[in-house]
Amino acid sequence: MDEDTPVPRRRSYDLPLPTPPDVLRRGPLREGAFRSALHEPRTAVVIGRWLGAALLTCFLTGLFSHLLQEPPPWLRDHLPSRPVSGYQITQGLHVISGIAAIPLLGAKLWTVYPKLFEWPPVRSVGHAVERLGIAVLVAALLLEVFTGLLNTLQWYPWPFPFRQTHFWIGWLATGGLLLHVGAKAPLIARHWRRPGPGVAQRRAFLGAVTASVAAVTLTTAGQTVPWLRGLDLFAPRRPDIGPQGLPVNRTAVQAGTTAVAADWRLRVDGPQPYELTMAELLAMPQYEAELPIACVEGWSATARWGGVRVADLLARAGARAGARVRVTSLEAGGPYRVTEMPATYARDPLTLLALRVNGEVLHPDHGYPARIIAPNRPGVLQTKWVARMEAV
Ligand SMILES: Nc1nc2c(c(=O)[nH]1)N[C@H]1C(S)=C(S)[C@@H](COP(=O)(O)O)O[C@H]1N2
Ligand SMILES: [Mo]
Repeated sequence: MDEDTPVPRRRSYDLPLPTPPDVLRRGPLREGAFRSALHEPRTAVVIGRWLGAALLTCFLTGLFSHLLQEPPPWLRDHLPSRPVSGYQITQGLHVISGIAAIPLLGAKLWTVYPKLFEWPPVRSVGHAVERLGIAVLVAALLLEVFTGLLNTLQWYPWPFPFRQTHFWIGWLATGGLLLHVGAKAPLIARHWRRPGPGVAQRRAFLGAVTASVAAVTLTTAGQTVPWLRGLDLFAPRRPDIGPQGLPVNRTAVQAGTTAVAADWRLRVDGPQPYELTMAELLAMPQYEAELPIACVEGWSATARWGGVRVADLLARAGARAGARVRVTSLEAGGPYRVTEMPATYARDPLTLLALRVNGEVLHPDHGYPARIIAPNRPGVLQTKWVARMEAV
């Protein structure tokens, strides 16, 4: 790649550093230690474009997911409850692009890894800073795809909280990526369009990379794309397998909600608080809505939900139209025992306190006696086993 390294312009901050003695140039540091013709910029740029597109998709959809889950107060009341399957699509894309990024990242790193052993290791202070930036970028990207992939398997073999870590490393990786693209802009521009004679194996290599991306995508995307369901070999979930034809993340046994007391009542708090038995809930106007559960882990499944409108329950408590609602589950603990729903969702006619799914009373794993189901919302916020709703 050396012919493509622009002659470094010497700036005042870019102090040259002494070259270490040549006796240290051994193993991979030797001249010509890497013989494949594919360690060259055009290949790196082509794969870099695909990887960049995947990472950008991943970052934007991830940001959207984060904002829905933890909206800052100024945004809270402007989050849209439509399109109904918005989150299903964006989070499906998030996991699809994240999985596709894994072989792309592997191919990109393989293409450029001889650079790790370039000689001299650092030419100047500026060069050292650039290399440090790449180290941070690569570490952040590897950690990001690794934590993301393990999250889709609900496996958390680390002591830190997943979501916050994944969010902040996402920013670190994106910032690092922008700096990297900025620093390499002249090189990228030179190789953006196919230059004169090609490298013999490049076509085969890019073909193999494409095949890998297609393979991992086609065998996992069925967890959210219905027409790929038959190929869903490696995704942790099949959206049609589970009680009542729907998957379950947290079961009633795990949540300790298998035995719902016979005198269960829904409590609704607001200016005029009240309680309702199941019979009273069923006596209210019942509505149906066809809505997906779209889990942050990338699977989604659509079902026909039936129950009472959240808006009706809030109105009955005398809540004002712009009220948010805090929902508390019967669950004893767990991070999703209490969730908060902004006003846009609470007043949406499709947002239900569901009592039935696909025509049957909710299975305990799907939230019996009652659960929240709202359009365009992350699955984690579709609270199951509801005990109490509170207008705030
Ligand atoms: N109370 C409570 N509700 C919950 C959860 C939970 O852990 N506790 N998990 C959520 C998650 S992560 C998802 S994806 C959906 C799954 O709903 P399902 O099990 O009916 O498919 O429920 C949500 N509701
Ligand atoms: Mo979920």
